[in-house]
Amino acid sequence: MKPSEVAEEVNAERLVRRLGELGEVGRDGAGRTRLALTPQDKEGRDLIVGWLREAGAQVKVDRIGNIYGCLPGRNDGPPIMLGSHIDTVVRAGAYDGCYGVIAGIEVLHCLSATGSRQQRSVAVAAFTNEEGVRFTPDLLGSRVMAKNIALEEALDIHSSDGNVVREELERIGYLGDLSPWELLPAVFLELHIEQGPVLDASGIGIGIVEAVQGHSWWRVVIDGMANHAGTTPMDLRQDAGVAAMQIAIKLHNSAAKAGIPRVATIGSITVEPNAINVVPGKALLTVDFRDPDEEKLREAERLLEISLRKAREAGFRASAECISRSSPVRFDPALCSLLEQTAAHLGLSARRMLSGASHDAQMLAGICPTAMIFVPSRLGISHNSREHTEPAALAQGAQLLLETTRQLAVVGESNGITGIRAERV
Ligand code: HGY
Ligand code: MN
Ligand code: MN
Repeated sequence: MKPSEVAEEVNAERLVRRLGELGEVGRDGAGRTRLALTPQDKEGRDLIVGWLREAGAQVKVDRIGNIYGCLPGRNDGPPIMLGSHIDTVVRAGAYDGCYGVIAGIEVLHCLSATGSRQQRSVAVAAFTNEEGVRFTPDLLGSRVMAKNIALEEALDIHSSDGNVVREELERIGYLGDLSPWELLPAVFLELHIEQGPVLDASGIGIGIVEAVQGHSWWRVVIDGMANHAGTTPMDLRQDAGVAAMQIAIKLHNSAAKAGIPRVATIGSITVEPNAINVVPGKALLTVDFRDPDEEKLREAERLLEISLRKAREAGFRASAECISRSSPVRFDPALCSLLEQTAAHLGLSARRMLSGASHDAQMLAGICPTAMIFVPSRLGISHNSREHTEPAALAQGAQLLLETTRQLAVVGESNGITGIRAERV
């Protein structure tokens, strides 16, 4: 390891304090809700912009609202990029996404503290609408950067509450003018909580993420016929609610009993008119399929289609729309090795693993060498206000991010990482 060009340690107290401060934005009972492009998201974004500036970074916002804090390097090639997202699900924990952005800002503080410019530029990104709760698809800001979705199409997306991305970005003051392709990174590293039980159960402090499973999200609509709950005989009903529940159980059992797919979730199911004494005439449900194997993901999608066909044969109108999809992704082997060597050098326990959750990194993996670092989630709980990671574990992950960034920011030390872009495209 070369003599350090950066201040040795991240400021763990400031890291934890800032996670707490951001966690208070959008407070919602025991958790926080900062759905993408809401006033709460804006308040969180404003905090991040202030902290990026405090770390000495130049702040830029692109046309899909991605925020970047940049520390220019001695050469003007593409940056080593860190980052994640700060939008949340409903009544979320305080760490999902936010940890990777705030730890990235700690890295910028350390780089700035040396007073001398590192060779490569280093940037920290906060991507727009990673969660996809209000606008689908998810991973929106990183999809645009990776050209997985066209910018204009992304800007025209309508939310479930009838708003449009472009107008919401303008309303919160984050419709930037920077091209989303202006800062295409040489390398992307995302630090994130595991959101699952593997590290916590094994007592290992660091996950070197080698791959992310693919996901496939569907919105299903079943139309039957509303009718009187008291007078309508059971064999004369077109109960859309029961039809939807039957589909939900079929998909659940396929995952739970046959592992097709690895996991399946019916996250939302609503009936209309949603009254105690009315046979539901309409039902809406969402389906979230995840699997590391593309073929099994497709098999699950075929099972959904078969289930819809059976509902139609039973007299219902049944339709499904795919609202988000990503294929399984493998991260850069050399970057994973570099993380593993650096973790060992820091004396951190580490293991290689798969990510069950989706992340912006799976979009960045399509355009540059990419990898992820996980730290443990207590009892594997996430997307829940009880989400928690110990401060010491948060500091360890941030330290690994700092040390790895330090190595990558020295041009010429490509550390065997093929495809590390030296010049702007
Ligand atoms: O849904 C996910 O896996 C991520 O948390 N957006
Ligand atoms: Mn996340
Ligand atoms: Mn999440």
